[in-house]
Amino acid sequence: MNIINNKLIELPDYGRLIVVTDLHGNLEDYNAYLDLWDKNDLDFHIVFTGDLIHAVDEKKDGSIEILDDAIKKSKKYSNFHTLLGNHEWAHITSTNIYKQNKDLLLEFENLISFKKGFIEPHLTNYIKFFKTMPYFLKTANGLFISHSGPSSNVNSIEAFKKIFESDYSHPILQDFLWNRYTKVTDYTRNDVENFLDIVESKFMIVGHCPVESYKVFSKQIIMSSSFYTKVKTYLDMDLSLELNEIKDVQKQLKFIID
Ligand SMILES: [Mn+2]
Repeated sequence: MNIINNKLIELPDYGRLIVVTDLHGNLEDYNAYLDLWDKNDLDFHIVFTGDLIHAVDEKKDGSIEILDDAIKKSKKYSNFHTLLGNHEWAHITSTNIYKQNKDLLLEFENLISFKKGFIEPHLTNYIKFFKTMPYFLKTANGLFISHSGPSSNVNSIEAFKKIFESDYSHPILQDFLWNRYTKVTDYTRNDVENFLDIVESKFMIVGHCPVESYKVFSKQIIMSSSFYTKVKTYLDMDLSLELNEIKDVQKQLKFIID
């Protein structure tokens, strides 16, 4: 696609890829997924698609432990990837988000203070890490992976590339962090197909929107690897695999039942 930018990861047509969606502070699941990956095989990639942080059940919030480990792994392993989610984005942009009337930015600061004794310099360092997170991962065999999206406002490759020249407030970037397939005003099946044509990909994988296991929406799979679902679902794919129809992607999904 000729985007020279650290916000888009492009993987070749060899090796292996594991895709894991929203963890929301679930350290147990984070470690379980890491166990499936061989960090020493540089052609074997793992990508977490954002929302590593902000537990739903704050009694068991492993956000800090996950981040501390992810920061280390990002520096050490070129085959370890974490994409930006709307919950990390909220800290970068100081945008308040609430769940069940709880201010999640404040809860995160309290968690840092509880685990580390002080908020700073830890909060600053975590936000620095969030800013290194790529937005997208694209594979040579045709997958496009993001936290959420697509945006119905992308009608050309030029419009899409604007994201990479703008800051975190760009509305199209926000669509790729917040959009839900359940809201027809966010995007439609047609928007998915048009977007994939524009970025020359065949199929899309996102998390963000809670579903039981996974859901097929046109050429998109919405997947839940940890949060909300009973059947934890992830993708484990040989990067040389030829993908012709959405079923070829579906067949690469794997399931964990607690
Ligand atoms: Mn999300």
